Amino acid sequence: MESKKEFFLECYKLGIIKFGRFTLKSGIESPFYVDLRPLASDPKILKNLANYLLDMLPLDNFDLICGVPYAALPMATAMSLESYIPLIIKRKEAKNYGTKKLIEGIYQKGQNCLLVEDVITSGKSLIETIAEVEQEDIKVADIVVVLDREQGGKELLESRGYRVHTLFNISEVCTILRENGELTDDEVKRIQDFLQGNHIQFEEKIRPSYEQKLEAAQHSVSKKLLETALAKQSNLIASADVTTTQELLDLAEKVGPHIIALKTHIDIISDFEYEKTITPLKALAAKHNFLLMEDRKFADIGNTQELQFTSGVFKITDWADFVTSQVIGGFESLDCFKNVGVVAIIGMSSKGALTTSAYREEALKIASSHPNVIGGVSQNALPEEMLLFTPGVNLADSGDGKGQQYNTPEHVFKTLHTDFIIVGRGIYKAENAEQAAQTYKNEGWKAYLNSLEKKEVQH
Ligand code: BMP
Repeated sequence: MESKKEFFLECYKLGIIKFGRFTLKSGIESPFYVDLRPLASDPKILKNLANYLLDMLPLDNFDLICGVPYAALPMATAMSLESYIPLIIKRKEAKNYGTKKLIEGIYQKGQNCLLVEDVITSGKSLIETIAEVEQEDIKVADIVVVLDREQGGKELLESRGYRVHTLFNISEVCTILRENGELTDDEVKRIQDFLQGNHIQFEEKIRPSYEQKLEAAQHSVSKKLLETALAKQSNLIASADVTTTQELLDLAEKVGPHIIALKTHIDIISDFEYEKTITPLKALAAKHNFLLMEDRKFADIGNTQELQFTSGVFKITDWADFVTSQVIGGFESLDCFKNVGVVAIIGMSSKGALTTSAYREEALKIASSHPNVIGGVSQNALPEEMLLFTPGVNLADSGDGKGQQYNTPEHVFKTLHTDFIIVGRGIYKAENAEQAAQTYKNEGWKAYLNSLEKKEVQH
């Protein structure tokens, strides 16, 4: 292959960069305009480009290649043909019929995918694409970009832990073109001035600490949870999805010292008796200083929910410190939960859940304005004033074959700013539940502390 400079000049001849005055999508006037789509129309150049990009990368790391639609699709395809790394295709929008898939092609959960992008500016569209790819349980650690406009996108992605490999950046392109007599000194100066004034400044958003959340907390249950988290240095809620009283009490005894709350599905206990089940459970909660969270997911009109909450054999109102509830019955359906905190179900962790962004937006309007609500269950970030409870956490698995989708503690603290992780099978199915609880407690706390650290970003 020719030198990188010669290769760039070949590409340039296809009209991929124009100089002058251009109004960008954002309304900003730019002295240059980049469009790399013409590269795909020259097969030799496209093939060479694929090899230049592949040469920069640790190819053994990747199971899959994916191009950000549309401009990078032919580039990713050419890279796949040259490297034999399988291609997957990300749709711009999910189909609303058939499989409703956002990612097409053959892949397995947990595989590592190289993302290919033509031009990086602010990095925002890449962040969105990465989130969608990761939603399918495909891992992204590396991104390869043909041209960096040097406006902050690379730094944004690097600050979030991604490796960004760029073939060209606009400064070196200007130098090559100046040397070749394609640009005058004045034009180069105008481009440099533009880049200086248009470097997107960003701050990594730092999550509030538990101390800050405690200071702002209004509800007594929020305060108790946060105080317990700080006292035990734990953000772990163990989900006790066991089916007998004995198993429930055994688990509570073992994991009690490491958790801030025990989450129950009390209606799956086959030998439930208030005195035999709840009385000793309450004693264990007091002994080990944890709260009781009943994951009832109420989903009815207010009057029925009130009866389900206060009556029947379970008498949830008598013992639960906080409960989960859907908000599908509307604002007033939550009024009945007077003596407990309510955790609203905003988004679910299972594949294909109907908690779309439109649903979540409406659910949040109800949840964030109701005084009984202390927070929400979600796989997305919530407003800071709400506590975020995130289930679907497991260190060993990425799913359970029944629709459940798992993330690691590190991921949910870093990307969602979660407050509390909920772990079920990762603990109660472990050979040694106590040890597993301790591991999740340590991992959760470490991930929380990491998410508090301010990352230094170079501008
Ligand atoms: P596990 O870690 O074994 O997958 O258990 C997760 C627990 O969290 C289950 O009790 C489940 O009912 C609950 N849960 C969930 O997994 N996803 C949600 O979106 C909401 C939940 O309450």
